[in-house]
Amino acid sequence: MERTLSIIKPDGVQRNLVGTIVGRFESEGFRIAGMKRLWLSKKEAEAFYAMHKDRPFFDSLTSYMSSGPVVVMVLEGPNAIQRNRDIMGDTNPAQAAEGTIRKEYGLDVEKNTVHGSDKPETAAKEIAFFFSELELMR
Ligand code: RTP
Ligand code: MG
Repeated sequence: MERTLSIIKPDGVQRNLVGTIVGRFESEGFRIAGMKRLWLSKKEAEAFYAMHKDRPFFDSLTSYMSSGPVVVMVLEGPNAIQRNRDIMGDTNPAQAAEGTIRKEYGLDVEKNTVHGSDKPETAAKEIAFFFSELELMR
C-alpha cells in the first residue's frame, strides 16, 4: 500500500471538475484517505513548491497556484505514486497521452489541472504539508 498527494489545481476547481476528477480516482481503485478544499497564499504556494525555487517558472507557478481554491487529497493504493502520474499524463497537456487527465482537461503546461507527488520522499513531505497524522488515521 502506498500514499501520494494529489491536488486539483485552480483551473480544475474553477471549471467545476472536482467531482469528475475525484470520480476518476475512485474508479481507478484509489481510496481517498484524506481530502480538503483550501486557498493557498502566495507564501504557502512558494513553500509547497520550494524544490522549484530556482526554475524560471517559479513566480508564475506560485502566483497561479494561489489564484483560487484547490482541492488536496491523499490517494492510497498499490503503487499509488506512479499510477497517479500515469493517470495524470505528461506535464504539458499537448504531449499527454490520450485518456489522461491532463490530455482531457489541461489548458497549458502551467494550468495542467492536477498535481501528483513524484517519488516516495516527496509524497511523504507533501502529505505532511497538508495533513496531520490524525486526519489520515482512518
Ligand atoms: P506537478 O509537480 O504539478 O505534479 O507536475 P510535474 O511533476 O509534471 O511537473 P514539475 O516539473 O514538477 O512542475 C511543477 C508544475 O510547474 C508548472 N510548470 N510550468 N512554464 C513551464 O514551463 C512549466 N513547467 C512546469 C506546471 O504547473 C507543473 O505541473
Ligand atoms: Mg512535480
